[in-house]
Amino acid sequence: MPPTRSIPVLRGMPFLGNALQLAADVPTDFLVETAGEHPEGLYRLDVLGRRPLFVYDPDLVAEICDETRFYKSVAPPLGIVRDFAGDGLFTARGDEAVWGHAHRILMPAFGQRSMKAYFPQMLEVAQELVDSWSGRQGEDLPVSDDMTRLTLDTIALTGFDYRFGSFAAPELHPFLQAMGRALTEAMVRARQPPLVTKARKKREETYQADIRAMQELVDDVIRQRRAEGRNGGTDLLGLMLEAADPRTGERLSDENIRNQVLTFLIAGHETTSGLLSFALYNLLRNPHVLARAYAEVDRLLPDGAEPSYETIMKLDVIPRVLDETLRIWSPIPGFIIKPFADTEIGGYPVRRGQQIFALLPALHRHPKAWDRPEEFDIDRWLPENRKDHHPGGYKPFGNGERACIGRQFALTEARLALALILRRFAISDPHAYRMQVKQTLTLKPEGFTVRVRERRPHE
Ligand code: MNH
Repeated sequence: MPPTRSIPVLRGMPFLGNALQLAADVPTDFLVETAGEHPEGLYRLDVLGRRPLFVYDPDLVAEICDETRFYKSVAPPLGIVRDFAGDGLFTARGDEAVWGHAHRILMPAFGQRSMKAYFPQMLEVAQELVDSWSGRQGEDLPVSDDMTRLTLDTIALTGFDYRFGSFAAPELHPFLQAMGRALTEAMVRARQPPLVTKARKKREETYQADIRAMQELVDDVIRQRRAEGRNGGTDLLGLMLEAADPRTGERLSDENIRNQVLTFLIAGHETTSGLLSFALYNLLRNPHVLARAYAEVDRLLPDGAEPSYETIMKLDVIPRVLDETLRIWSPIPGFIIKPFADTEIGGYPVRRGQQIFALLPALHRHPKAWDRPEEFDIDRWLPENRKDHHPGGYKPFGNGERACIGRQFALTEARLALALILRRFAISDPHAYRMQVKQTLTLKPEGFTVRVRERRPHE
């Protein structure tokens, strides 16, 4: 049957199209608002002559997740992140053989068994977070910054045996500042004409300097490993330096390893930091859930006992808090795919190569997939309820073979951090924070602070 329906198109200004609306600090807000005005479940924008398609109806999302018809696209803003992440896993194109080599070499490092191996180092960093908070009781603690310290130090220590020492420093590490600016610039460049990008000389200089600064840190990480006289090991860096693709025998080039290390330093912390920050926000907004989480840690982690990997895997309330947080406040606003050939979705025509953006905040609150979508309800994630979920209604980790490789890593790290925080502290939010999202490609609550006090004297 030929496609019969026509896709709603948002009209904008001549030439610029909707570029100005997207130029807001939080472009996702505009996209989600526009979704609210288009119950069809999809619309197209006009951005400087490009016509990106945004899709959030769960039936349509289920359809575009068919990997025989659609593939991940490294279009802007991801195409711009490629300036610094190169052919690392996140920004490699599907037609680059190096994606397969690296994927097969690194997959074993992200299985359950590896999570168990990383656990002592994850625990060490999480312990630094709670120790740091213990010394700052009664102060306003900057949630996103401290979660960033936690997640950056964790991926660097577990993946590369490298210590940022973020909890010892009052300012965030210069790597993070360079990264934050570069990611924000990627977002800006995605919606401005290349001529404008060219004309903004000062910004270009800053951008290049930030990229160099990040690469220098990566080179330092690799140099340090080689100076120790050991190339191998079972962490990410060890595998990349030593292992070969089990299918082809191919090894990774030095250039590619550099891109992978940078990719993991960025992808491996930014989103998990957002997840943990949004999770604390949700707990404070939902005191009955917070009470259940306290009860759980009191039962499974009696005071003084060192939490083990097995104990963390027994948690039930905390993982459901994370699942529901990833629904309501997904740190990644979406992912981009393209069809291999002219096709249609739900009767709407889409051409070969048409950029399609799965808009997660609108999908994750779509009434076709979720009852009471605005309500934070962790019981949606009980086993007996999961089976009723819409197959296209929840995609916080992307889709298919290009889905997040670090999912178990993120969830293990986040479970542990929340468990240690709640075991030790009563958390409160005396300023009654109102959600203010900051977008640097990914989303985080800006200016969110909490206060803590020890729940009982700590030995
Ligand atoms: Mn992660 C891909 C979300 C944590 C490393 N990640 C993706 C994608 C999403 C995503 C969505 C797919 C993007 C796309 O299709 O263009 N990731 C998350 C979220 C969290 C997260 C919501 C935390 C919560 N990711 C992590 C962690 C690591 C990591 C932790 C590493 C330790 N992610 C990756 C890599 C990719 C990826 C690498 C690219 C995978 C590939 O294409 O092969």
